[in-house]
Amino acid sequence: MRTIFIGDVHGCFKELEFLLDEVTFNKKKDRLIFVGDLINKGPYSKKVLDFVIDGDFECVLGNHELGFLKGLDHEKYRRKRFETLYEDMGKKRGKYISWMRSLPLYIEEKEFVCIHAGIEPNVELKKQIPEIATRVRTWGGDPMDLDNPDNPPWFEYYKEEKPIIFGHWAMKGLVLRDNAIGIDTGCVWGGKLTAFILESNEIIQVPALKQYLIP
Ligand SMILES: [Mn+2]
Repeated sequence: MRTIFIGDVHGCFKELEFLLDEVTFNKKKDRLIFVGDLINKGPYSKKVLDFVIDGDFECVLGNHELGFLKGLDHEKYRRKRFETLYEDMGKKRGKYISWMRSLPLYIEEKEFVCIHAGIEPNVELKKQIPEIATRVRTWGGDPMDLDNPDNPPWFEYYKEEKPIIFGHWAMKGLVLRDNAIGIDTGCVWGGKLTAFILESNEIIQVPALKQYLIP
């Protein structure tokens, strides 16, 4: 059995299909885990959700799923980019929303931890909070300042052996450390969609079919 992690899909459904072909994904033999941010920015958010929900695959909460849910709950968090997906969901909206609400902040096993962005240093895993764990890139002690080039990446503080598999940092690209594997390689920005296979320590990638977003 293989454990296959997929980086931030952001609606890039075609690239996801190509990537699963490339890894010769076999539903009966492989465990498939998404690092979150299935939705927004790219063209086929609903198709990606259908694939993951109908296939009963695992996924951790990304900042985009969290933002979508916060927008439903509080008007002040509503963003234009969520409206298309909200409309696309149509009558089965309730199914998508309750699935999103059920997403765990992290998945932990003996062999790995999977979390969308990273962990707040010196805070145990079960005390991590969604606003940080789905957004942190760098850490300098201020939870409002999570992407500051003057501060070190969060994983510089992480000294345990158990590898953390994460996404969320397309600008950084692939991170391959002994205990931290970053697999957001910016597919939606015209980069690549990345899979990481835990048991064989393999990285498998497919290029984006186009640049869906321009910085
Ligand atoms: Mn993200």
